[in-house]
Amino acid sequence: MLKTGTTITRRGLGAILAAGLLATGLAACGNSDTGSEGGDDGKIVLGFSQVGAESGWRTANTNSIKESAAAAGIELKFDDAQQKQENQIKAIRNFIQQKVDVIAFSPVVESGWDTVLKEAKDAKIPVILTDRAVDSADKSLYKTFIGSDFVKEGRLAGEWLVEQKKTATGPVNIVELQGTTGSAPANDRKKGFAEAIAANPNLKVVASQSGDFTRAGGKQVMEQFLKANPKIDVLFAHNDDMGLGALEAITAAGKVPGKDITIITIDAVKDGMQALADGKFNFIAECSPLLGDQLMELVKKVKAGETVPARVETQETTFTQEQAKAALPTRKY
Ligand code: GYE
Repeated sequence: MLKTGTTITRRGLGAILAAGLLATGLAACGNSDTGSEGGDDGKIVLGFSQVGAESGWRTANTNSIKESAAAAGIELKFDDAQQKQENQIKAIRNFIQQKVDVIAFSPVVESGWDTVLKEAKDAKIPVILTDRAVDSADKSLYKTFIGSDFVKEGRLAGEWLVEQKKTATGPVNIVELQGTTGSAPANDRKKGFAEAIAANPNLKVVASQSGDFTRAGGKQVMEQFLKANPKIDVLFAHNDDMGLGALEAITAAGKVPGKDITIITIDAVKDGMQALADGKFNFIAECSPLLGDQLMELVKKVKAGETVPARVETQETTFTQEQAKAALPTRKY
């Protein structure tokens, strides 16, 4: 069954119960819809196409997947796409050719997956989306999507800011460092944040640009923001790494991060939490990268032909500076 730390919606629960009944039925017939043989030693073979190694979040996510596959006795074929969709498509086609049992991937961008997903479906290889969603209208192209609610993360970040600035009488100028252009977390976090800050017309995003989820990107774009905008009150960065890169640009410009400029980020990886505990960041909305165990459970289920919930949502929280100080000593990533 699903691990603690998983939020199951009421609809999801129905699906799980139905899955249980179906599993019993399938076990009785000894059935499986994958039509593949498994590894030489009978192990399940999982082909996983990772986005890249762009952030601390991604490193923690990759480690989690590798560790969980080993612990579950699943043979992992791992490919790093270096943030390029064409590399992911190539990797998925290789997995199809190698007749892996299950394909999982974290799609770098949302659009443009229908053709390759159709190829996997025709080859009867089930696909699981992890971390990031695709915008395919045909939901039968993949079995399930496990990951966070990015719109909610953006909204939580925005709501915290609205509360902080509720007594502001003049304009509050916000700059936004977006994640990779076209990616689900960039699209959704931007949307959730914009929805939340609409509650106070004083809060205005005066500049918004992609830093590609990297430290180098965050630093470079923040430098431009600082040159072009004489008054920046708030930075909203779509992940910790871009926020950490921006810290360098802010300090170099003679401003004090966390004081002159309020900094809000998303992820809550160790370096981000340290910056928050040190007073350089002001607020982080968490996004958990530890998807490995849940993914391996889903892999086993789809390989066995069991029905799985269409959506498995990761549970997350938010951190203030005080909460970061308390959480840091036991933080795993
Ligand atoms: O927030 C960012 C990473 O897709 C949730 O990708 C993930 C995002 C994460 O590069 O740090």
